Amino acid sequence: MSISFWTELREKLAADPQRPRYHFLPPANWMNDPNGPLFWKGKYHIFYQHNPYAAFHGGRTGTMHWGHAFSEDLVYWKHLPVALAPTPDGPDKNGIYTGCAVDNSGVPTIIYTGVSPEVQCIATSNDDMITWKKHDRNPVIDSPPKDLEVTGFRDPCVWKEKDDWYMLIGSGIKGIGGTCLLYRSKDLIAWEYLHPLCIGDGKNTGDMWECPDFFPLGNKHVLLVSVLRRRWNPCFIGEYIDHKFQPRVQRNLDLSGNLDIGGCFYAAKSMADSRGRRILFGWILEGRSASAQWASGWSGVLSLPRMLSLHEDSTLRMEPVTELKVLRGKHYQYKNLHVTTTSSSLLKDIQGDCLEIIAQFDPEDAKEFGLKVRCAPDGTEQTLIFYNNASKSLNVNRERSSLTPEVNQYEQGGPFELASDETLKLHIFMDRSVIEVFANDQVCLTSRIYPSRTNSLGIGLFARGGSVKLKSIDIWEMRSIWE
Ligand code: DQQ
Repeated sequence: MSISFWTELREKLAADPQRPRYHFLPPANWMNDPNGPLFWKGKYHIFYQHNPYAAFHGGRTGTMHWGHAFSEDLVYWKHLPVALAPTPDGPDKNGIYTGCAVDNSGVPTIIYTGVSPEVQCIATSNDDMITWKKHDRNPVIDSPPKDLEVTGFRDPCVWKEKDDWYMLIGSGIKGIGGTCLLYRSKDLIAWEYLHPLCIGDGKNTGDMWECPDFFPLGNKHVLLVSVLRRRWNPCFIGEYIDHKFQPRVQRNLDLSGNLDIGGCFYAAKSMADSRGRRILFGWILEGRSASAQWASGWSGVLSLPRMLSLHEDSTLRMEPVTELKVLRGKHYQYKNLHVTTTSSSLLKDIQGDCLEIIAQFDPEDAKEFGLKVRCAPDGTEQTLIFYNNASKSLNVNRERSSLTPEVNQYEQGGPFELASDETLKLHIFMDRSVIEVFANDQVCLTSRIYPSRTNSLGIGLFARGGSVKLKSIDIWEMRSIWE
């Protein structure tokens, strides 16, 4: 591809009103799963599934690479060269699939899945992660355990306990359910299979668990997996004893606890940083057609970094990292507004497609209440972010989000129940086509919208079937991370 091709593409991306401005995304073309987040020498490194040549995944045709970037503050990112590309005739010739990165006594080491067949490979760097060398003995694991009939064998997650390395490989046992297979090694090269860490019930949590992430949090352990069929992210919290995991079901979330109830967030991976924080990233999927993605020259966004913690009742809490506050620009604030069925209206003077909003509601008797965003002055485009007090759910209604026909319009959301005296804090990040909502730091809902009108920028409040008190709303215009 010629230099003018790339120059034209860059100009097109810079002018695209749907392309987020403060979420990380590749310079161009395709990204999906975050891979191998690692805090290394004071910097946050993130890798990601990347097709650097076009805005599509490409399946097992050799398109999948590992893109790479780093940040000093989790806000501003710098792109680095593509870390891993398929080797023709190698065990990863059909793609470098998801994996992790670890610090092996000062040697950064990537463990990833090569396809096809699905095998596990490693690569190391001796120049602070700029270039990577694949190991001569790849694949280090060339097949699933012989006595198991598995639904898949991919996406290694590796950690160290005393002198031994442990690895989970995403899998499923045919006819039973999703699982993660546990291995052990002294050197990251020779691996011994131990047993499944735990096995899910296929009916409830799917027959294949992709992209496992396993880590201690508070006095428990957390297992995150991804279930492709439903773009769903079960999160299990429980005890890790004798290399077996006993998950407990989590309160207040869908089934085993869905990390994000929007259906646009997938393949989450986390890292521990030097402050002892556990920071999570996910892939934010598109909500527009494959041909629209291809034509635009980009697809896929990284979620904002979410800090995880364990509440005293052993449920998960998720908050945007505080570092994001540096992006706040002009501030607006309103207090004590009473919103009724008839008083619903737009907040005067506030407009935007890159905003952070913190709204605190006292529910009163409204059946549904929340915010309208990206509203056209005549209402022909608008998106509703709301709590439904009858179904006890948090939702995004996209029926009128866009006049463009080739974007998703179905409603998104899931269970979220406020206690009778509980207030609702909606912490919303709008970044052009991305919406990320944190509700009471307990539930996240990520959505995609593609308003077509340049004046679909209004913000409003609404209530149905009763009234709600808005205790306060704070809105900030957000800066770009690339300028
Ligand atoms: N994406 C990767 C796989 C993983 C899937 C390939 C999840 O390794 O299982 O791009 O989105």
